[in-house]
Amino acid sequence: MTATLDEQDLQQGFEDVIAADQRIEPRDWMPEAYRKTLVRQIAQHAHSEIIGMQPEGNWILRAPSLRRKAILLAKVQDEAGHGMYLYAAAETLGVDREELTEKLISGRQKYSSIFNYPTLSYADVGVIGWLVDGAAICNQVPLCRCSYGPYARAMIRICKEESFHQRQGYELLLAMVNGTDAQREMVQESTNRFWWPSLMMFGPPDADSPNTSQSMGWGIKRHTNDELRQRFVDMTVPQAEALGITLPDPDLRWNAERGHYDFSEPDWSELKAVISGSGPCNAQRLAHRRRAHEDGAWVRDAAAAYAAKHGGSR
Ligand code: FAQ
Repeated sequence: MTATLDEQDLQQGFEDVIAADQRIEPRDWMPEAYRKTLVRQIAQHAHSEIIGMQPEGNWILRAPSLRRKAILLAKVQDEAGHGMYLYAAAETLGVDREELTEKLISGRQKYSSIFNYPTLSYADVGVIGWLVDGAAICNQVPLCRCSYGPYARAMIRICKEESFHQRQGYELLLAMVNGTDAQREMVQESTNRFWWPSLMMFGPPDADSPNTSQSMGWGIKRHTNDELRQRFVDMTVPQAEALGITLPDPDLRWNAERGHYDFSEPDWSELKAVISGSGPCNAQRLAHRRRAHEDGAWVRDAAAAYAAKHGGSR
């Protein structure tokens, strides 16, 4: 775009790109509200990947075999990688990673509610892979078509890895449900705890989602929260049946007329409480992240000193 275009032409150019379903790139003009929405969503997404390392990280030292430990270690490392791609995508919008980290550890930016629940048994590793990565895939595959180029491109690789994660979770659960009665009970108990929080990952119901309509208008989101939640339920019920696991919703049943499963409303007051800081592990997750950031100060200082000495920038 040339500097001679006035604001109205710039706005029109932006709208034409969105209407043609093409991509906005970092150097293109964009409305400030579009930029802010992307920073909010991408930062929250990046923070979720980083905080999301904690619940499963809890089991790395206690995995039951070397094979299971290697798999879990690799999975948790992948989540760190996703956080890095996403912070890099956010930086193309003119924000600094340090500033985003500061906002996370001071509680001024959100991360996904799901990571504020504890991991109480080893079955949680499998159930997180199956349900949490499963929900993440449903939500994130459409983001590969997001109107903002760097976010859409980051999502392509992330989704490939997330679907691998989902399969590793399911493979672990298949091994457990084919094991002892105690192992089957562990899988059922874990599923009972994670089912409702997984449904809440998609966000509030459409009627209470202040951002959906504008984000869809801009081609950031491609589906509403409720549409994706339904897609997840439809995908997951047959998987639960194959595992021989019961999903903890007595009203879950196929509705032939709609061509979808009917299911109960999650407890939205619980989502509100968890998002606003009162979930079972919010304080612990943030304290751990804060401590890790402080412990890493010497690495950042060393990198900055090295860059200054060699005349580069950090
Ligand atoms: N948790 O108007 P909406 C993963 C907030 S990554 C916390 O509907 P929007 C990988 C929302 O930000 C999981 N906050 O908002 C993994 C907004 O806040 P604000 C993360 C939530 O943005 C797996 C307010 O409520 N994925 O799992 C939640 O249009 C295993 C109103 O809501 C992403 O971030 C929630 N569940 O839709 C890692 C995907 N729901 O700032 C390790 C990208 C809503 O206006 C292990 N993000 N809020 O006050 C998105 O698709 C969207 O941001 C939504 C929310 C769908 C999450």
